[in-house]
Amino acid sequence: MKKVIALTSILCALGLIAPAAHAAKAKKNKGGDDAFAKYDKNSNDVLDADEKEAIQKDFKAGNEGLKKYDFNGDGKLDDGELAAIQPAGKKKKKNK
Ligand SMILES: [Ca+2]
Ligand SMILES: [Ca+2]
Repeated sequence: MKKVIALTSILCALGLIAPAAHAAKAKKNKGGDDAFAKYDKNSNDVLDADEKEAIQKDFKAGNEGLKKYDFNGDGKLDDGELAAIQPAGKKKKKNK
């Protein structure tokens, strides 16, 4: 019976950890949405060239909200990093 108790404990622990991890991820996505909504000026759910330029401009000006997207820390936002600002769910729309 000890095995059953141990298994139950593990399941309980996973149950506690999983929602926390999910919440952290959701929080990160929310930040992306905020930045995306701000820069998607024409609201077509895609970052257009001029909108990316606006992001680059604000990034260079020291926008705190954009610094977190410079994942490799080279002081620039490349296409992959810009793509991270665009919500994953909305990217699919572009491929339609
Ligand atoms: Ca747009
Ligand atoms: Ca970078």
